[in-house]
Amino acid sequence: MANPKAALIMGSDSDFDKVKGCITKLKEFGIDVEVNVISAHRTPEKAMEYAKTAENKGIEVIICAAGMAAHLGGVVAANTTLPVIGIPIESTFNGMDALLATVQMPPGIPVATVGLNNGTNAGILAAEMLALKYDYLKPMLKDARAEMAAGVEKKDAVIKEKAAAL
Ligand code: RP5
Repeated sequence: MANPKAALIMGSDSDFDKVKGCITKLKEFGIDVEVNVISAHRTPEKAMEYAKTAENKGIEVIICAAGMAAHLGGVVAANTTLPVIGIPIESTFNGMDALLATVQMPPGIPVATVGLNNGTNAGILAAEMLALKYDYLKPMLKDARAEMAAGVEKKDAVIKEKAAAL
């Protein structure tokens, strides 16, 4: 079976540094990712066309990162029935503008919105969706959780030592 395939669209190249974690996470899970700069406002026809043709290109989930009046996730979701994950990017208004524009979709057109700049969670959520089809992802996701829990246990032990020494 071919690798799972995701698309990551950012509204501007200025978003790149904030979504690197998403690309890294997808690659860690062996998910192929097509990375694009497409703007809902500056290249609206391209945004619509990309969303309409993504499924036929084998893309299985689309992640959209945008700041300010962040309509990218909504425009893409309106033009495909593939699952769309939105990453609101913090630029103006401490990111509240992008957060609300991404999450507050009208009933019927969902955008699964992660936290501000949280490309990592977008990558993990995409992997969880794809795990419904690609069995190899299931143990990887469980291992990642176990590793995280072990990290918290280590931190717990360190903090207990620090607290005892006060
Ligand atoms: C949004 O406007 C982009 O996603 C970016 O977060 C923001 C600013 O874009 P630039 O002016 O930096 O290109 O559409």
